[in-house]
Amino acid sequence: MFNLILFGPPGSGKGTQSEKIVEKFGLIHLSTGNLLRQEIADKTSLGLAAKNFIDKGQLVPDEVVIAMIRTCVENHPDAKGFLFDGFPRTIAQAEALDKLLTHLKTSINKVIALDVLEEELIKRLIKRGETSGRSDDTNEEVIRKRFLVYKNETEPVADYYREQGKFIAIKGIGTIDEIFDALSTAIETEIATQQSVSAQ
Ligand code: B4P
Repeated sequence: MFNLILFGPPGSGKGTQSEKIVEKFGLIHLSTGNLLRQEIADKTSLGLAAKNFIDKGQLVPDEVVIAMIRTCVENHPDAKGFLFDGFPRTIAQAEALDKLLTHLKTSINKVIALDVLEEELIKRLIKRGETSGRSDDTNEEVIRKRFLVYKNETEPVADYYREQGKFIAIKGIGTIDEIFDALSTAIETEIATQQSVSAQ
């Protein structure tokens, strides 16, 4: 299996690039943001609870997103690999993911971060908010809160994977295709490394 995490701050392009990556590399796309928005649209009790956190720019509690991811992973026993988008966002989530994958006799191969400066991110999110109807994108105060949460709770996850030698960052500014080309090169390099290790 080949398992990838696409990492980066809100609006860095994780969702945009994930769609292209899963199509090219045949991975299963698991986006906690999309899963939570679907729960909200379906008006489930999980969705209603999650909406309170998302609207304030806060993270949804770990146990909720970990359970969601566990169910999705277990529902795809024949997957060739997973692309985790927007997950893990805390150290507790990263540890839970490692445990889940170990149980399935696999692991994370690479974590690729998209590097984008905060002012560009704010512009992108406000622009998206004009058409997406996403309540967490329309209020600049909520957007700034999301960055604060990212710095405090999510950035330490980068060190968690850096220590495992799995973390790289690429430039997340440029056209969507330019960024996708850089991501594809990084992924192909990692796949080739895995293949040569397993051939030895
Ligand atoms: P997410 O849905 O993960 O979304 P995101 O971080 O806002 O955006 P992403 O990086 O995917 O950006 P996108 O490609 O769309 O999270 C939403 C909320 O859900 C969180 O705040 C949190 O409350 C909750 N949540 C999710 N996962 C959780 C977890 N694991 N634990 C707890 N809570 C969780 O791109 C943004 C915009 O930029 C788009 O409009 C796009 O068109 C544009 N764009 C993309 N690439 C561009 C480029 N190269 N140039 C210019 N614009 C570009």
